[in-house]
Amino acid sequence: MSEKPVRIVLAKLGLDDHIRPLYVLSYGFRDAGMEVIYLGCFQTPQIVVDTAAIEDVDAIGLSFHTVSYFGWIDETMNLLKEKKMDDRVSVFVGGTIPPEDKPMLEEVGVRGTYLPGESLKSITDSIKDIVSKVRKRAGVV
Ligand code: B12
Repeated sequence: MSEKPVRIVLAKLGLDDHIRPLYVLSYGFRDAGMEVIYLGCFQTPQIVVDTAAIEDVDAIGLSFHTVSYFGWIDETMNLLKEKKMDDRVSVFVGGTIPPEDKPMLEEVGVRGTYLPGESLKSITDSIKDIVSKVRKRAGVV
């Protein structure tokens, strides 16, 4: 039996309105067989995490093209932990993130960071692979 599609909430937090990457990613995710809950720009961690709970998603995808991204990620991870969703909901981030920040993101629980130039195929393959492992670990079929 084939696995059920990966469900992902896709958003940008704060005042960053580089919306084009969100369009590119949402079509790319759809074409790779994933289900996208598209929130767009100007969201808050609370809205994103509440949507993730209501929509029963596997993942949250956050795109950043500003320097002030870390606080948003930290707040999102804390909310997920508070709601005890962090074991089964994976957070993936991408955009203009300095490569040297990757270890810091992993430390707070981000499961995948994707930088400019990475192909949609390698991004979606990686997300599907990680979600599949997390589902198995969390006992989700
Ligand atoms: C187009 C663009 C704009 C357009 C936006 C159009 C639109 N409607 O989206 C306009 C002209 C409006 C604009 C405005 C600004 N911009 Co601008 N912009 C860009 C530019 C040239 C391309 C961004 C883009 O669309 N890339 C195409 C997408 C598909 O590629 P990508 O973002 O790299 O995403 C890939 C990966 O990173 C990954 N990914 C990205 N997000 C996510 C999320 C998830 C979940 C996953 C899995 C993967 C993933 O997947 C993608 C596929 O490989 C970049 C420079 C650059 N080369 O990146 C600057 C850039 C992002 N902009 C920048 C700046 C500074 C601004 C302004 C502040 C300029 C100003 N002074 O007004 C404003 C900000 C406006 C705002 N409020 O947000 C800076 C940001 C610097 C920083 N990190 O802080 C950049 C990096 C330019 C630079 N070198 O200085 N911008």
